[in-house]
Amino acid sequence: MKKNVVLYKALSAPLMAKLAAETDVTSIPDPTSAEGLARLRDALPHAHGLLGASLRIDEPLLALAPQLQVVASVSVGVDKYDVAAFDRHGVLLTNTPDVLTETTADTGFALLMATARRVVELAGLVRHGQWHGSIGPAQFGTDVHGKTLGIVGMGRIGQALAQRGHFGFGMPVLYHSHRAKPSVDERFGARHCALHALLRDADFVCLTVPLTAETKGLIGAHELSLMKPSAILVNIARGPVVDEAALIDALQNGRLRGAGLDVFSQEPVATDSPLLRLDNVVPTPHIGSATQETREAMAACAVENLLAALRAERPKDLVNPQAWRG
Ligand code: 8YV
Repeated sequence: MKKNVVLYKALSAPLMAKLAAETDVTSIPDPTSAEGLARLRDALPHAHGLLGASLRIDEPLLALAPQLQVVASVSVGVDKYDVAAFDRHGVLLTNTPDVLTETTADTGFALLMATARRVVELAGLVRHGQWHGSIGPAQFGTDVHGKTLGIVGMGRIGQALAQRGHFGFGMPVLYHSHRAKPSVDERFGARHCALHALLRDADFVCLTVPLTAETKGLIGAHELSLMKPSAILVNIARGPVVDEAALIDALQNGRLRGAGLDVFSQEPVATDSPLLRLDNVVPTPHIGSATQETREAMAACAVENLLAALRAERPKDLVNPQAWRG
């Protein structure tokens, strides 16, 4: 008998065909909408598997799904999942950790460059017919090559950023993580240091840490005050890693040159957020992994993980191996 799968993120036709060949698929609209949530609640009591992203799955939702065996997330971040609740219910959680690394690091450098060279602001100047002559000091950006790159979090994405900075832009690389990684030091001429030293010395500070109880609010008013007024902050991690009010204050009062932000404490970011009125902020709508190729690869990984779990095979990208009863 085919297992029941609830899909809350659209799949390409080939992936949908692959999933439907082995399971009975119920597709629901965006579960953050009232209709989607109602449809999800109706389907959960019969569901053996869920596949999607950007939906908080915790104890109350798992309690509605007594037959659930696996949730396959189309994401590397797992901050929306109460993993302890998954373990209590014996539900496997999988993610897609590898396929998005390079694309997300590209996004980080795109934001770094766009903020340093004021690309969005100056494109607007051209677009609005305000380019009347040679660009002068009032429109100058700041160099990236040779400047110091500080990376907070040295996982896969952090290492891909270090690669780009070291080999692509001749940047000295500082990083802060739980422990030093000699292979990273060797490959990228990088140096592990305390967070306060990184914030003090870096010209560009890039956040790549997962959102956890430990990293929530990691960059607050004090940490921002340690940064050079000429420095730029890039956040491709999660919005709550940064105290957004403190960041706005630093940006508005000239204590930070600029910020490239792909993530926000509330998403979509509120249309009246001061961040959207600051020319020294480049905001993007959480596009870290959002390319055609990478999102298809992520979805393919999620389908593979889901089908493996429903076949009682150990999935490749298991977030909670402690729940595996293979
Ligand atoms: C998207 C991400 O949120 O992978 C993550 O953790 O933040 C981004 O890739 C996710 O892919 C949504 O589909």
